[in-house]
Amino acid sequence: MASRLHRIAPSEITPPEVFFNRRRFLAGALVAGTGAALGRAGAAVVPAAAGAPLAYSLDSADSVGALVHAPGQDETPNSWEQITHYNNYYEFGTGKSDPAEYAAALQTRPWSLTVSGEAEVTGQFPLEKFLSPYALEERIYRFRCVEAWSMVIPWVGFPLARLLKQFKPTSRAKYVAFETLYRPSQMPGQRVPILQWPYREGLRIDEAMNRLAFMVVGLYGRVLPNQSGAPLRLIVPWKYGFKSIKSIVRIVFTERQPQTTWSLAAPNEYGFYANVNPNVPHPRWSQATERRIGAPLFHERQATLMFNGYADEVAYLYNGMNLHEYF
Ligand SMILES: Nc1nc2c(c(=O)[nH]1)N[C@H]1C(S)=C(S)[C@@H](COP(=O)(O)O)O[C@H]1N2
Ligand SMILES: [Mo]
Repeated sequence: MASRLHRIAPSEITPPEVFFNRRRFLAGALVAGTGAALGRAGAAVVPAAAGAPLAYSLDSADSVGALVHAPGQDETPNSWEQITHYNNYYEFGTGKSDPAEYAAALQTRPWSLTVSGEAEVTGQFPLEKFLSPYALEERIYRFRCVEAWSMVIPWVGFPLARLLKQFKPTSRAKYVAFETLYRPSQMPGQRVPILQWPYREGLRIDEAMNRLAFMVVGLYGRVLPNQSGAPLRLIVPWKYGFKSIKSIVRIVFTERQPQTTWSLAAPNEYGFYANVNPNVPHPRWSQATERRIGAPLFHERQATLMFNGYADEVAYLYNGMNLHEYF
């Protein structure tokens, strides 16, 4: 049974306007990526301004929407205001309100994705090529930052696996790496060496193919605002937030584990795996509990769950691994 969140979210936030060609996904033409060949001129998806309505499938959302439920957790989604004004996006500054203040100047169109490495299909592609074949769906996921705060967020997007399969990764592709745009003229944080730019992240290929790994283009049924990682960002809900890289321009399939920004910056504080784990403290603070943004003061802190509550879906990926060693 989908939680009450599902009764709230679609009815209240589905906008009447149709952004994608709704008939296409209602007809099931987009299911399982059939016919989603690269290079085909799909129905043009004219990207709209941040906050403009997006159409998305409510049916496919229900199956995964139920996954958000974890007994004892408050699963009320955070507000648009909270989700878009309390951000980490160091390209726009290190303060939580810097992204909301400075990211609007980022130009997200035209946007292209460059794909390289261990895959049969490589090259540079306009973002629209990947958006047009997909039915978008809503996923209400818990989000847990390594800094021990959390939210519940209704994203709109499509499974990462559906995107990656189009490039036909070879058997040597053991990992997939992602890079954020490097454009200091519009990203003031990149003019300062706070991190090694561009921001880089990565996943093991089987993690990337898990059905929870999600490519996000929207929020609350609307086009993703820049501070949230427009026009395309990753969400890996069972990992700490820094894995969920924003404004992606490059995907590289690799044989070796790729270097990632935060583990380059502080390898003993931010590992490659970064699975949410209440039993492994950060060297400078406990990860046993988290502060839910916007919760009443008395209820602010709550227990952090193993794999952020998604163990049933993802624990198999780490069988036999020492999760204290591979943090
Ligand atoms: N390119 C880029 N991606 C990024 C970050 C960043 O600074 N730059 N911050 C990460 C961190 S630490 C977190 S917690 C999340 C925050 O996502 P949100 O602002 O949408 O909540 O984005 C992640 N992705
Ligand atoms: Mo974070």
